[in-house]
Amino acid sequence: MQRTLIREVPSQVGKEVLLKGWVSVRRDHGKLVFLDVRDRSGSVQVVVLPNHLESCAAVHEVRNETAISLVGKVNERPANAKKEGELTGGVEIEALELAILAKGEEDLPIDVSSADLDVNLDTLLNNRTVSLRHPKIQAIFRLYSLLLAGYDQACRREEFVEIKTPKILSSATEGGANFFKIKYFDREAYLAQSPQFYKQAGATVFERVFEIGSVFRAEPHFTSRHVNEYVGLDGEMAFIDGVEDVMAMLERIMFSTFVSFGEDGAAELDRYAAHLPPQVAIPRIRLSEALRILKEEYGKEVENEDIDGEGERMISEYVSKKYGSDFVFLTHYPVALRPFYSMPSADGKYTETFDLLFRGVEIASGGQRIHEYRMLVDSIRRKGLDPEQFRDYLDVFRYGAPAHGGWGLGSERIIQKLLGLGSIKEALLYPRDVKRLSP
Ligand code: AMO
Repeated sequence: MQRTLIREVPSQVGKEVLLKGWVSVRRDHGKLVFLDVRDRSGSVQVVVLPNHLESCAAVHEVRNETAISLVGKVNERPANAKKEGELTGGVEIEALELAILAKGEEDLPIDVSSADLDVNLDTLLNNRTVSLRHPKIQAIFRLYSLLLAGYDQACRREEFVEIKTPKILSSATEGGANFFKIKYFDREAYLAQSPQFYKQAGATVFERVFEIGSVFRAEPHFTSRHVNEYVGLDGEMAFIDGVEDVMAMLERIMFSTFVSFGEDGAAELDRYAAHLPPQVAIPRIRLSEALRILKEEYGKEVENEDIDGEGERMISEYVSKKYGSDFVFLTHYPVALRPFYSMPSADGKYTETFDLLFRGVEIASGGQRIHEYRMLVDSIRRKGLDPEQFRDYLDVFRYGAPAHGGWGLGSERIIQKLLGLGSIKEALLYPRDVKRLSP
C-alpha cells in the first residue's frame, strides 16, 4: 500500500489509507484512544476503537511525538464534530493497524503538544530538535525557506548571477576587530565577516552577482538582533549611475521576495498573526535629517552623528505614521561611520551609502563603492590601514572597474521582524552567540 499524505485524506472518504507521521498528542477517553497525527503536509485526528485494539496493540506504547505508521479508514465526521477552518477538520481516521516506527528512549524534555509553546528562549534552544517539532516553530523555518527561494528568484529575475565565495580568508575582510581567527594548517586565517570583496570582484566580471552565505562576526553582543553566525543575502551590481540605482534595485528585490511569502506562506504567517509590509515606495531620508527629526519630534539627542537602536525604532515609527511604509532608507552616513570602500559624497564629508530599516531594525547596509584604484588606496590610508594588506582586493581595481554598489541583508532579521519574534535567535535553527556553541 502506498503512503497517503495527510493533506490528501479529505478526498479519500470511505477508503483505506496508509499514513506515516508523528503523534502530536495522545488522548485517552475511556476505551477510546485519540491521536493527533501530523506529517509534513498537515495533521489529522485518528481514533483507535476498542474492537481494533488487538491489531493496534502498539498504541499502548505510543506517547506524544512517537513516529508511527498506520492503516486506517477515512470517515466523515458527524456534522456537529466537524472542525471548521481546518483542512482535515471534516474527517477522522479509524485506525485498523498501527505500528511504532521508532521508539523513544525517554520522555520528552519539553511538552510540544500545546498550541503555543510556552518555554523560555534558553529551554527552546537547548532542546532544539524537540522544540522544532512544534508546528508553530516549524512555521518560522518554512517561511525562512521561502525567503531564501524568494530572494534567489528575485535576484535571478533581475539577471544577477549566483556566486559562492570563500569563508576562510587570509586577512580580515573589512578591517576592525570583529573577525574570528582560526588555525589554518601552519598559518592563521580568518572567518569571513562578509563576502564584500569577492562580490565586488564578481560585479566587475558578471555585472550583477548575488550570494546567500554564512557570515561570521566576533562581536560580544547580547542583544535581541545579533548573533555570531548568520546568513547574509548579498548583492552587487555594476554600471550604476549612483547609489539610488542600488536602492531602487534592493527595493524591487525586497518587495518581490515578500510576494512569495504571501503566495506560499499564508498559513505560516497566520500562525503569527503576521502581515506583509504594504508595497508603498520606500522613503529615503538623509541620516542628518533623521537625526533632526529625532531631536524635534522625539526630543532625542544623538552622539557622533550616529543613530542607535532606539533611534532606528523611532524613525521607523515616524515613517510608518507619515508615509505608511514599514521600510525606510537612511542615507548619507558620515565618512567616519562607514568602511573605507564607501564612495564619498561630493562634499567629502558624507558617503553614498544607506541602511535599510524594517519595522524598527536595520536589515541591510549598502552603498556605492569606490571603484578608482588611487582613490581606494587613499581611502584605505585615511582609515589608518595598510594598502599592502589589501593587495588582492586592490588588484580588482588595478585593471579598471566600472562604478558599482550593492547591499548586505541579514536574512534572520527579516524573519524576526516579519513574525514579530522577540529574539533573532528564534529565527536560526541552531544559533551561535557569545555563550552558545551547541547544540
Ligand atoms: P553590515 O555589517 O551592516 O554590512 O551587515 C549587513 C547586514 O547584516 C546583518 N547583520 C547581522 N545579523 C545578525 N547578527 C549580526 N551580528 C549581524 N551583523 C550584521 C544586518 C546588517 O544590516 N559588507 C556590508 C554590506 C554591504 O555594504 O554590501 C556589511 O557587511 O541585517
